[in-house]
Amino acid sequence: MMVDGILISSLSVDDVSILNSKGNIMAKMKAAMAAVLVMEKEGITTAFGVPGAAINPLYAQLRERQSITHILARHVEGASHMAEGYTRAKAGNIGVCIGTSGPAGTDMITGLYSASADSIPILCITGQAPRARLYKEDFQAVDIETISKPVTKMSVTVREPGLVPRVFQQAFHVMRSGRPGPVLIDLPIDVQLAEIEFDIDTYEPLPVYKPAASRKQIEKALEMLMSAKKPLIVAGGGIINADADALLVEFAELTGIPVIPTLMGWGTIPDDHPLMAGMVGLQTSHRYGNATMLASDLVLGIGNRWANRHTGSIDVYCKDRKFIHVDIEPTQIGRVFNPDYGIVSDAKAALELFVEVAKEWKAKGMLTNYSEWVERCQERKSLMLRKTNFDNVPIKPQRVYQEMNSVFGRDTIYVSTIGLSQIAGGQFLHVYGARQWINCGQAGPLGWTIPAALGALASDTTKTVVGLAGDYDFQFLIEELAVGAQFNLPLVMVLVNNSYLGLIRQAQRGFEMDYCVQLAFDNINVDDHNLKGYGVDHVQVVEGLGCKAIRVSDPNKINAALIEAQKMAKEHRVPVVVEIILEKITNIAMGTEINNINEFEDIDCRHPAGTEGLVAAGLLE
Ligand SMILES: Cc1ncc(C[n+]2csc(CCOP(=O)(O)OP(=O)(O)O)c2C)c(N)n1
Ligand SMILES: [Mg+2]
Repeated sequence: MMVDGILISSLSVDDVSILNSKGNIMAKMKAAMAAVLVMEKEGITTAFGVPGAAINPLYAQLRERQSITHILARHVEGASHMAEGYTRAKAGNIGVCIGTSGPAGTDMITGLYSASADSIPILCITGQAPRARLYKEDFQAVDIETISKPVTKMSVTVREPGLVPRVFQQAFHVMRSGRPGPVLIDLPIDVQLAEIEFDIDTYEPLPVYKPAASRKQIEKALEMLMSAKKPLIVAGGGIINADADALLVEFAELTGIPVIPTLMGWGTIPDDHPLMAGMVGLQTSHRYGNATMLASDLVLGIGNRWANRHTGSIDVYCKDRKFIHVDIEPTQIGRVFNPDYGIVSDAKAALELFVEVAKEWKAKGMLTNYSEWVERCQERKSLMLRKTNFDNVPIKPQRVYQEMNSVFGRDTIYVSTIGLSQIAGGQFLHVYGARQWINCGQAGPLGWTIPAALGALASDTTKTVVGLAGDYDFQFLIEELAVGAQFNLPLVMVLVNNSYLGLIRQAQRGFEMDYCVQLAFDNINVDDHNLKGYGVDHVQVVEGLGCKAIRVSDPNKINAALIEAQKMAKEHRVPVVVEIILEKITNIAMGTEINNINEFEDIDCRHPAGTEGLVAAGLLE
């Protein structure tokens, strides 16, 4: 628009701009417009949401600007998980989810919980009743600010229109600073509509606060490392958040210290790297990973939180070994157990210094040689496997992951959430890069996989994104597949159908029951007697939602189905689901301690003398 002969191109035609006495441009605009302009300056290009009356003023400004692509979810919880998948797909991304007042905000609480638990920034925006109607039990007026407090880094109902752009500015600063996490901004409708003075042209994002290790701290940690005989690095999701995976690998290679990625840090070092020593834990772990952890004498954790499914009991996990813990959040150090040494630092800042000091020490011949320890770790990795090559019909789940590994390329991005499918995925799949295992670590809400995978794909539709879900996880937010069909998101979904709440069925073994965990029923619309008893006809539902589906019941046809699904996704630009009909009851390896994992199926011990050979070779401690 033109004001006094000056073109003010960045503002809406609704806005009134005037010149002040010094000739500077003063911009009057709706507070909702200021919010959109700040989001633009902070790099937001995509939002996931569900509109409603109380958030329509913001949608009016989104429409006016046409700068932020809006993806319409089918459930507001879906929008919140899409935002999380979007953030995780690429360094620097921040996913935005938008909903109206009342139930939209409460629907997104699960997404906020998931994001805060896994240190993922997402911006959640909700509409709200007018300020004067708060506390009067108005239609869809809920105190979302209070409800969301424990699952956000900041949550605020903005009661002063002039504060809208400043609250958004603060939100981006808070989400990106320290341990990242989500923010909720709740906007009463009259606040969105109010006219405020705001100058976007000179707006600047606030500097981000990230504590950094000192050289003295890094030297002390390196000294401790070098005095160990069998050290390990535990690489957590903080390394991915800090975009520091290349530095991690450089440091591991410089020092020759093997790396155990956590489930959140999986991909920070490629699975086939000689220093990738396996994953540790009660469920998503490798036999060789746990054995190597039990053999180690010192562990350097970087950007990890000693999650209980990784450690098991602290007694077993910490026994006879020293710990160094590097984390960006001071109150994470000592939270689960007190390490022998702690450093408060962003993972990237710490690893930069670790690499710098290690290079100097290497030049001076001050680094310990760990080649023998590395060899032992590699032997475990090549010998201590689990069997996957089953030919059984119905299909055993282990076989599915073997086929996925053979079909999907090194650049594949896997998305998974919870259940036996996710646990087996963690045990058997291969991941070769950071952000290629997008997994809900702490919260594990059923239904997360489909929307999170769609969110990841929305960040870059040229990427190969493969979702992995059990039948119950799949059914929880199945309607989101329609979002993929509408917005042309070529997701490949592997649906492993055991017609059971498998993980809970397995957990109930301890109670000697199999109670309320069956998804099986005789589907009156299915004639095939092999399928009838599996309950929901997923292929019918998926096609009804505008997507494609392939069903596989023969283990020898999984491979071709996965190849075909990738082709179909490319051709039709819609989600393609490969449903694999599994054996209903298969238990997946897990246990109560990292030295006490139950192997329910055959292991694949490649030592010629079996487990006794491993013991004789000194590989098990
Ligand atoms: C919202 C929610 N409710 C309950 C659970 C507990 N839970 C974890 S796994 C699971 C069953 C998952 O079944 P399915 O998705 O079919 O995977 P499977 O274990 O059979 O492979 C349940 C009920 C949960 N994680 N989230
Ligand atoms: Mg199941």
